[in-house]
Amino acid sequence: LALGPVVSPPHTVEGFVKEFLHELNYGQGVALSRSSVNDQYLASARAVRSYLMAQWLETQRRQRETQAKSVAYLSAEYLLGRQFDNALLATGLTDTVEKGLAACGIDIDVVRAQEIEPGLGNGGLGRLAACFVDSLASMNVSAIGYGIRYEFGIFRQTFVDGRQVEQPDTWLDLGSPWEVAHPENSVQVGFGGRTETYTDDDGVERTRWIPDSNVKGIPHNYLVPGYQNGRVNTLRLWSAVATQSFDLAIFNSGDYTAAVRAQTFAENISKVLYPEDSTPQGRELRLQQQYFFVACSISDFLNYVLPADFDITKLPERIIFQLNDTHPVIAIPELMRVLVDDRGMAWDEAWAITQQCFAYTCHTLLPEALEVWPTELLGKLLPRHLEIIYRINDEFLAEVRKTFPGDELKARNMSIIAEYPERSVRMAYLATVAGAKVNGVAELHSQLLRDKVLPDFSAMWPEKFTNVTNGVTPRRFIKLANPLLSTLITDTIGVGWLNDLERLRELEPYAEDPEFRASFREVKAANKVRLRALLEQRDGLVLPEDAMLDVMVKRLHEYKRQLLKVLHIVALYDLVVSGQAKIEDITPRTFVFGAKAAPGYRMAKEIIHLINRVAETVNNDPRVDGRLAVAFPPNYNVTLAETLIPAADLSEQISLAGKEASGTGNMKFALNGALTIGTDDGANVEIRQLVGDDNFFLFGLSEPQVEELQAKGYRPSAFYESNESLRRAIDLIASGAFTGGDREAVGPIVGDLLYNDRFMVLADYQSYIEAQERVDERYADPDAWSRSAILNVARSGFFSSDRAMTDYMDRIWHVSPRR
Ligand code: 26Q
Repeated sequence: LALGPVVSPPHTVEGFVKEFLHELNYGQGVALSRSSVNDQYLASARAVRSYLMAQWLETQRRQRETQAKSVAYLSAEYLLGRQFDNALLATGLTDTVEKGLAACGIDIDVVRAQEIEPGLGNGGLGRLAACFVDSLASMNVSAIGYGIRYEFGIFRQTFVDGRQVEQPDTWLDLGSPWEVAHPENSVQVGFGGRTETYTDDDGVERTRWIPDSNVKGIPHNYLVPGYQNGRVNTLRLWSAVATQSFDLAIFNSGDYTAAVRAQTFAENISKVLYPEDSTPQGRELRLQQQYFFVACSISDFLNYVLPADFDITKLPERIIFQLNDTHPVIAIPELMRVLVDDRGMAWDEAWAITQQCFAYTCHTLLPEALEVWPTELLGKLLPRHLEIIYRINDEFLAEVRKTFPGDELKARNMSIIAEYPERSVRMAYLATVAGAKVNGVAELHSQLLRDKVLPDFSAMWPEKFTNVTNGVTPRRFIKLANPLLSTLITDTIGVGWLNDLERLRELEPYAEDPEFRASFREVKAANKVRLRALLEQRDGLVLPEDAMLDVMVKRLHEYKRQLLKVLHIVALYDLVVSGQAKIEDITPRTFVFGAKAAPGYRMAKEIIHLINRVAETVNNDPRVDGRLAVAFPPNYNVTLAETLIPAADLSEQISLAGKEASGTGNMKFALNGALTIGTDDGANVEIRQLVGDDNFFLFGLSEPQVEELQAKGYRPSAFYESNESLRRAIDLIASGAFTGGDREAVGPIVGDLLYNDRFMVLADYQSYIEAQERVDERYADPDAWSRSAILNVARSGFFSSDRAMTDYMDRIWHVSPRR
């Protein structure tokens, strides 16, 4: 018997085929000749996973040996995207598997297409978490991601008569080959009940929590491979099931239906991802989800990951918990509870430890997106945690009063507990008080966070605040998404750039090289062909050929201003149909939208409907002659992004200044050679600084100008009245021209634009139109356009999530890569 170290299956075509057929025959229980595509996908995935598993075991072994300080990323969302290609890239098995499958008569592309992406996130924040775990593994950092294994991820979007209809995302239905469940490592989590004080054996007064129900968390491991470096980290997602003991107690009392209800209570917790991303409702189930996954994660780390004899007072030397927004902030009182109540540590010592173990990342500026939990709800669900929060707050306010003597208003403003409109816990304040560091996600955002959202805290603890500008993983968003560009880059500057993205700078001189420009244009053209084919096959959408591809993909939100894009399209359409412009003078453009609206967000859904109506009208008007076209493929997700972004010419990043914390799509577009039309917002500011003003189409009010206009009183109707093009566009929409004469269908949108316009669409309209004219001019000169596009690629290496991880390591975690 071979009892030595784990050996990976041989990295050969024969080795893979053997592994694949084994999985197919003995895993799926089917002969190759009778296997379905799904069988083939599951068996290929399992075969590839076995290569990763060998490396995972070795990574685990090394970690036990070195006991290196680890990062635990706590995130309610991970928007992973498909796993198959990423695993192939990481292991270097792409060609091997392609050949092996071909030898079995199977087309790897058919197998690829079978995978349903795990959509366990809403948008930017969830995708950022996925990029970060990729970078940590690729940089050989000891890290673990913790989150929730939602049974239903982000809903599948369909359109019925142009209106969004949500369908459940049944991503687990056909099997999930990438996860390994470990029911034997399950964790118990309590809910509800009461607290009591008692005197322990040493005569010390203590508190304990007696929950009235328990839920079991089962860990599901996902393997997070580094890029061809042999490391495989863990992403541990929790699913909730009923506990045996709890069921039995009720069963024995003879109340069968109550027992079934208890089971449902437990299993509901990890059932579904909340599809809201900016105006969250304070729902009890959401708080249950949050507590469930952080309690599981802390228990897992302390009891399973750390060695049994670990000296808990040394915890800060071994772990830093990074809080992805406020969603996991309940982890702070949970760690305090574990240290003080379960492990008998003195409060002050536990607090000193806790303050070193957490850091908090804020992802928003919108006041309505800041989480607050009514104390009544929190106290009912987590009575001990509420007591702990009160004590943290009491001690914190004592410190505030010392720092700002006599300033009672300060104490009230900074209190973790808000009194109005109802008594509630401000989660961002709790995170700021307890965290060793607080960071925003782009320079401008971090500045506004300090100055506008948490000014008193930044006055009290200036050194606590820092910035880490977001990044994206070049493995998925360049190498996998854009293989042609990747090959061109490697042919030009050699290998090694994919984990050292600043090396893209070496492309700069080639912006002046006509031959390179031509190759670059060929890549873009081929990517457009690939996109056309996908959209035709996926959605039956037929895009015109040879048009500028103008893309706006992101969650639907008023602050992101999809409506500004609609006004631009309508204005162009109006120029054509009213005869103000000759159709030959219009630059052929295809506008592509991708956007999901939160199911309860009325205005967002109205905007989706309007976009679909405008698309229908413009696309079917013979006067436009296909020179303007609008495509709105439903169900924009990571998989679609990977084909769409590499094909784009123009990237729309048009939020009102001061509202988009960072944006990350903006970075993906720039890295794939699209030019940005954008406001001075979020990371756009840094993109523009890096790529240069000449290679970025800036428009719109700056954040201080927004403030100024707000202060002096913004009247959108004044812009409507004084701008003819804007007036005509709005009037055309209001007339029902796009809704078959139905004016009521567009009433809410038009009314809001004219009389409210919270996000100043009308104020920025003229500037936007002028910027779009500059876009047309540049596009008319293919060499000038390519030059700018190449410089965007060459100068965007900063936006690698590897760089973001380096910043977190240096400024926040004090962790370094291994070796
Ligand atoms: C909270 C409580 C209850 C229900 C839902 C939520 C919730 C869920 C998701 C609140 C917010 C989110 C997601 C926020 C988000 O995606 N923010 C984006 O984060 C990106 C990564 O930092 C930034 O680039 C974007 O600018 C920011 O909008």
